[in-house]
Amino acid sequence: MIESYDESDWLAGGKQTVYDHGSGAYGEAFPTLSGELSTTHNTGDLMFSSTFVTAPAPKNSGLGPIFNAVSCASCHINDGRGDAPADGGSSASLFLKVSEPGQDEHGAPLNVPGFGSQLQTKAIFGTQPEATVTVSYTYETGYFQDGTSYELRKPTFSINNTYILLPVSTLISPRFARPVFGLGLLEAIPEWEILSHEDTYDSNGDGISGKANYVWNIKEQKTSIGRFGWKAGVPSLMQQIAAAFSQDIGLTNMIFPSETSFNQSQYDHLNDEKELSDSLLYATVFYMKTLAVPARRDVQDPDVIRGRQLFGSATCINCHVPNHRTAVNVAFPDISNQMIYPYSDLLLHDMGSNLADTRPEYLAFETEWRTPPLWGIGLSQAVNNHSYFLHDGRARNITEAILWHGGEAIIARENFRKMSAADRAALLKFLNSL
Ligand code: HEC
Ligand code: HEC
Ligand SMILES: [Ca+2]
Ligand SMILES: [Ca+2]
Ligand SMILES: [Ca+2]
Repeated sequence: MIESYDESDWLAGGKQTVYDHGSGAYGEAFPTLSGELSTTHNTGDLMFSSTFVTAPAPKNSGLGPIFNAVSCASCHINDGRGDAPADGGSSASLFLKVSEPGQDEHGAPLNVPGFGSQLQTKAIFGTQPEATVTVSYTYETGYFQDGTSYELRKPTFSINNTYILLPVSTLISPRFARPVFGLGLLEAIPEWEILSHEDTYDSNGDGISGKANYVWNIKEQKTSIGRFGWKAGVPSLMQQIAAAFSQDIGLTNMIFPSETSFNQSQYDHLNDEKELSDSLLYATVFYMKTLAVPARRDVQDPDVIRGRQLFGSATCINCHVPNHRTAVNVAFPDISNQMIYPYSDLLLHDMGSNLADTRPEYLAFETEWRTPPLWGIGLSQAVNNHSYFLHDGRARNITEAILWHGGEAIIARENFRKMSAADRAALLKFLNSL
């Protein structure tokens, strides 16, 4: 499945590539936007950074009753990752998805009675948060083949102060906020292109068996391929963002018309349908759709070029597929027919028991995660002042993220563990050029 990729991959987002490499690198608009489209993008940008408040209020009203944060931007800081969870503490940018064993008629995880599908750890005055969540770490030492030691930390999440008893059967999946740029381009990759990388039963025998998730599309009332979220459990930006307004902040909208506390003992029975207007929802979706991708740096550096070869020979490329071409889109030429370099196949892979959660999501098992795009990863430090990775933020840098790979990625991880210090440095230099 190793394929050749061309030399133009420094233009990570095709014609929607930008050259900001500072703290705003993830937050630039498509350079091709103008006129009315720019205005809509800016309206969405304002929604993304707005702080929502308790109803009734003249502006940005509808927060809660239960929520995880007061704005999109407080979790996706600078359109990037969240704040890293500290040992013994909690992180506002990380939440727990929860479910009961089993599936509904569309294959979705079952809501936990009284808690729904996500634990809200904050609440407005007069309402109790569903729970508090804290994380603690256990540390273990490992060794590269050359004898150099490394240390990995494994998180344990504790749920306390639940407002009613949390059923013991509750399944849990921790989720750390991810960067949100380039998503319109990912949404524009044709479905057949994603499916062409599937190998569910590993018929080519390389140990890798990516599979697509299929999830319920609420707006279209049909099953669609999943693209967003750590388990590819969400079919579209529209659904992801409507869910974020509803679950993360507490704003009812056209896709999720009921408060998340609906049917719970704390439900206030107020008729507060559609706290978010359709036009502001569309503007926020358009904003997410039209965030550009930062260009690569140092592409001519000999170590970077060597690191890129090592990325191929270590078989990273089998899942972190470098490039895709977006579909032709006559209605929205800005997104049409672009060669982009996200370094992901958007498919699910078994990553081994060490990375597993306990909550399946549609077709994604406990051990399975969507290959996250690696574009822009070298700018994490510049944008978010940290380099914490993986679905729960446990990796403190790229090296640790790679060393956690297991399951289908065990060969790739061992290839990395066996590399000389110089080769590891070259591979990291390549990743930091993305
Ligand atoms: C409490 C923190 C938090 C808030 C607030 C929040 N998000 Fe997120 N966001 C996350 C997490 C965690 C994920 C990963 C979710 C998953 O895996 O299901 C995510 C995922 C996303 C994704 C998909 C990214 C990808 O690569 O698949 C988008 C788009 C997104 N959020 C947009 C928004 C918007 C727009 C808002 C405001 C309406 C928002 N988020 C508010 C934490 C947050
Ligand atoms: C079998 C598919 C597969 C292979 C092979 C693979 N990865 Fe990954 N990679 C993933 C998945 C899935 C995750 C997300 C795991 C999680 O969050 O628990 C991931 C996460 C990462 C991350 C963290 C990204 C982030 O935003 O949190 C980095 C960095 C990374 N991989 C680099 C590599 C490198 C370098 C190699 C080769 C040595 C490699 N991967 C091989 C599937 C793969
Ligand atoms: Ca509300
Ligand atoms: Ca809940
Ligand atoms: Ca295979």
